Parts: sequence; structure tokens; C-alpha cells
Amino acid sequence: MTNNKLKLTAQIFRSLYRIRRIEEKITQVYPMDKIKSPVHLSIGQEAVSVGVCEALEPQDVVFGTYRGHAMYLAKGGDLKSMIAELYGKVTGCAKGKGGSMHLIDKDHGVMGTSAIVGTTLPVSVGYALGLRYRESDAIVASFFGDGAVDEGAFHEGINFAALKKVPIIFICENNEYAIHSHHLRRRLADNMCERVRSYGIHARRIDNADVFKIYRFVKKYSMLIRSGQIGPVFIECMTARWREHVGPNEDFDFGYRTRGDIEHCVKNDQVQRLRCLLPGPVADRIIGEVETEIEEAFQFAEDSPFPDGVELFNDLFREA
Ligand SMILES: Cc1ncc(C[n+]2csc(CCOP(=O)(O)OP(=O)(O)O)c2C)c(N)n1
Ligand SMILES: [Mg+2]
Repeated sequence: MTNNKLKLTAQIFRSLYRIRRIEEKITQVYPMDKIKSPVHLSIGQEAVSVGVCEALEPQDVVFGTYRGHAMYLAKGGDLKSMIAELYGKVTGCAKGKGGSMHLIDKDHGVMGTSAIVGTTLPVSVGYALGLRYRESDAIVASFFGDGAVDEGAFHEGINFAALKKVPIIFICENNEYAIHSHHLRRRLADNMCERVRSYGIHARRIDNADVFKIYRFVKKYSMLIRSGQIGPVFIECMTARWREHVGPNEDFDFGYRTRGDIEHCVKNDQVQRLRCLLPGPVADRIIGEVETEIEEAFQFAEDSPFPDGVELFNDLFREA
């Protein structure tokens, strides 16, 4: 492996492993009722956020969904503020008032996540239009699930983005389910990219959430978008959610899917894949550093105070 490839692999492994372990820690803490909001975990889906965000530049921004821990962390959102937010503490990224579904860290380009399916899509398109007007060289990465593609806001958003040629990459994390409904029970055909192309947008599907393929796609197209050569592009990342829709547990006894249905993704687990690509001591050093960082972040959240009652009346309206 060349030095550059080793550096990139180590960087991507760190991000993947870090997100996996943070969410595994959340599953351990959750039953203690210290985390005060519902949690929609990305365990199994990390490669999508990591592949995209590693290919972005610091000035680029991301918008996402309630299943947003991975995106927030991959883009560089502050870990301590995220865990404190889950605990409902005043040191949280939304002062403890948003919880897991409403993460934000504007200093690192995380512009927000929303609990309402499809809502950040048109907002992210508007933001990208603003970037074009300001002649900024930043671009937007807009994340959403396969369920959002069923929403009118998706079609309005991508049509307008194509029309105005705004600097945006749309990322569909296709884990095949909207809660418990399989996508083929919600649509006639498995043809998401074909439908997106009909809006004049270049679209590509990537199977098994291959982190390097996602990285290379975003690297290539973000350069073309940034330089104004092309408008929006769309990437459909096939992946699988390993835990229940919301909460820390598995759900293979619910009856809507089996463990076998996600086996191909478990076999292709990108965390393990990259760990095996790295020399042992490099992986071990990263693992040690990440584990310490996670312990410190949870301790920070434990030690932080809850907001005062008066916080209920702050940040409701933007002061002129
Ligand atoms: C507009 C709207 N309709 C319905 C819901 C209820 N709801 C919450 S999550 C969800 C499923 C969304 O699935 P998907 O977009 O595939 O994301 P995933 O949970 O798989 O990451 C639904 C229907 C909602 N939050 N917002
Ligand atoms: Mg889904």
C-alpha cells in the first residue's frame, strides 16, 4: 500500500470505527434512562456518511435526518456536544433542547438534522442556491433515507436543484425500509436512479455501501460541481440498518425481516474490512485513541448540568 493510500485508509477507518463504537456505547447507556431522547442508530450504515464526508472540504455543509449521528460525526461535529445533547444537558449542541434527532454544529458545516421525513431536502437546495449567489466554492451534501424519496418535497427539491444547477450532492441512504415497510411495498419498481435521471440529474447506485466507491464518487463529482462544470448529482447507497428503526435493540423477531436479509451487509462490514487492510499497530493505536475519546465524551455529558427552566423561552425566535 502506498503512503497516501495508507493514510486515507487509516483516516477512514478511524471515522468508521469511532462512529460504530459511539453508537454501541449509546446502546449500553440507553437502558439507564440517561439519554433523554429517542435514538435512531446508524450501526451498519456508517460507510455512507464516512465515504461522503471524507471526500468533502471543510467549507462544505451537510443536512440530514433524525438518523444523523454518523453524518454529524463524519463531518467533524463535536462529539462531547453530541453526547451532551442526547443527555439533554445545557452543554449539548442544541443546548439540550433538540436531542438525538436535532443535531447541529455550524462551525463544522453540520447545518441541521430533522425528525420530519424529507424536510431538510428543500432547505438544503435553498442553501445551495444561496451558495451559488454568494459565489462561494462550498457545496452541499444532502442526506436522506429511501422513505424521503416517497415525499413530494423530494421531487420538488431535486427538480428545482436541477433547474437552477445548484451545487449539491444528494445522498440516499437506501436501507430498503421506511420503519417496517420494504421499498417494494411502497413503489412499483426498484428504479430510484432511473426516476432521478428523468429530472436531468446524474445518478448512480453503489452496492454494499462500499466506502471507497462512495468516497471516489463524491471526490470526483464534488470537484466538477465546485468548479461550476455540472449541477447536482445523486448517489443511492445500498446499505442495511442492523438495529431496530428507533432504539438500541435488534428487531429480527418483529416479523418484517430476518437476520438473513442483512447478512450480505454484515459480511461486507466496512469497519472490519478497513481494519484488516491496516497494519495491526496502526489499527490498535487508532482504537486506543478512539476509546479514550469516547469515555471522555460520556463523562463530559454526565458531569454537565441540565438547562435552567428559563432556557425554555430562549432561541424561540431569531432576534433582528
Ligand atoms: C413527513 C413524515 N411522515 C412520516 C413520518 C414518520 N416516520 C418517521 S421515520 C419514517 C421512515 C423513514 O424512512 P427512511 O426515509 O427510509 O429513513 P430510515 O429511517 O430508514 O433511515 C417515517 C415514515 C415522519 N417523521 N415525517
Ligand atoms: Mg430507510
